[in-house]
Amino acid sequence: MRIVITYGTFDLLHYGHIRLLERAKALGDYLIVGVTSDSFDAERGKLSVQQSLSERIQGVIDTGIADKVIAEEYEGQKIDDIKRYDADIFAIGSDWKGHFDYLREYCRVVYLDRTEGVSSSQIRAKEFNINIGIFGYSPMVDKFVAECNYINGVNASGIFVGKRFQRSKVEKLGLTIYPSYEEMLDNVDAVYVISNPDSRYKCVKEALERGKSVLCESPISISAEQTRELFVLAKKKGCILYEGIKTAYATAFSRLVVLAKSGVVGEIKCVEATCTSLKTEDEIVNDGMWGSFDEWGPIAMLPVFELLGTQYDSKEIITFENEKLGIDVFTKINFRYPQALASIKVGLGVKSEGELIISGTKGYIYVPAPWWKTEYFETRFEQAEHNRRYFYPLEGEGIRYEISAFMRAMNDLPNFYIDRNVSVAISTLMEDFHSGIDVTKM
Ligand code: C2G
Repeated sequence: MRIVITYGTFDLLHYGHIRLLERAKALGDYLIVGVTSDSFDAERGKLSVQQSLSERIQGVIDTGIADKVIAEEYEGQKIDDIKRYDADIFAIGSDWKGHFDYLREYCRVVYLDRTEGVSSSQIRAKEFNINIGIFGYSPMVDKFVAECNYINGVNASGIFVGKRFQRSKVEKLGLTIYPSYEEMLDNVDAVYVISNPDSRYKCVKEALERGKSVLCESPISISAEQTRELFVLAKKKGCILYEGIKTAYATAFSRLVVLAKSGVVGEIKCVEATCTSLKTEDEIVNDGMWGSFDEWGPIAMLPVFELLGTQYDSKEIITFENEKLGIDVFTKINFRYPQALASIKVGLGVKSEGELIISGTKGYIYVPAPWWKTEYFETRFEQAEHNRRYFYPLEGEGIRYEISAFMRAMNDLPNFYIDRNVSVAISTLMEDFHSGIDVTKM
């Protein structure tokens, strides 16, 4: 029996895919089809896939052409599969010509002509188009607008920046500048909120009440009660409410969390995260007068809460203030958990090494600076020969993954990259910080 194997994403299965499967099957007697998993697609930069892995597998099964359907989960799996199933022929579309010649060592490699004139991207663009309106401005908006261009079906279409804002700052973006938030809401499908933290609750609420999904920079609000309320409202309205901590959507970070929780470095006893970016007083004023904790706190808290949970016994916040500006320029928080410790350091007026260290009873995980743009981390042990390095590509500083996850959630079932309890815990800490609870000012 001659075994043929082929791979693909098979998103929104179309005529081109079916023809490929038929011709692959005709090369032998038994056809195995490997369907790429979501995380593997994300790793190789294919972000706009619309159907879930199970839907795509079902699509291939429904063609009745494949004899066996498997999931492709990792780099190098093709070699393993060819050996495991003793495949005679590896077949793939001609758009991959030359790319898989290295498999010739294991079996015959056949490139089949691609069917012209049909593609998943075309179908996606036709079926799905979301217009996103932006509320507020910070330099991050420039990146956000640029990153939307990389994702099929997403269009940053308009912005509202408030009445007192200088329009000239946002004119270069080429978006419609709306005179009021209400008018923008009437003309978009979803909103990206990046206004000042204390105004977010109101704008998120207004958008959700009008049935618009929201991607909101972190924190969603500066009150735990309000954040909880917004999640309940989103659910009631059938809308998505995502918190925009881009690190949370990066493949490397989610792998790191799973790995750490699986006990690879033993029991986690300490998490230390540092995030700083030195700014002049003028830059702080120009960027909207955010303090260190507003700017960096949520990102720094993310690994602490994801790894140790949100139920800490006590915390101590120590902060250095710039009295002239009335904001914190450096803040350190120590958390005490029943069985572990954590600390975060954030700064705009103090520079430090932006690393993340997760200490365990068997070893530690080290993520070098800037850890929040995680592409690479290491597990390190007493016996250095056991150390391992992990690499994952990060496109567009992670914003691309965030927007793409948000878009997929709007189109399908949401995957909560950030646990809602973590979002609430972040808001709680913002609230405590701003009302001086457990805070020592230096
Ligand atoms: N295909 C085709 N004609 C089209 C579109 C796709 O012949 N008009 C072929 C592709 O060449 C591929 C298969 O259908 O062999 C699946 O296509 P995709 O779903 O786009 O998957 P792809 O990203 O090409 O994945 O590691 C290799 C990948 O797994 C292949």
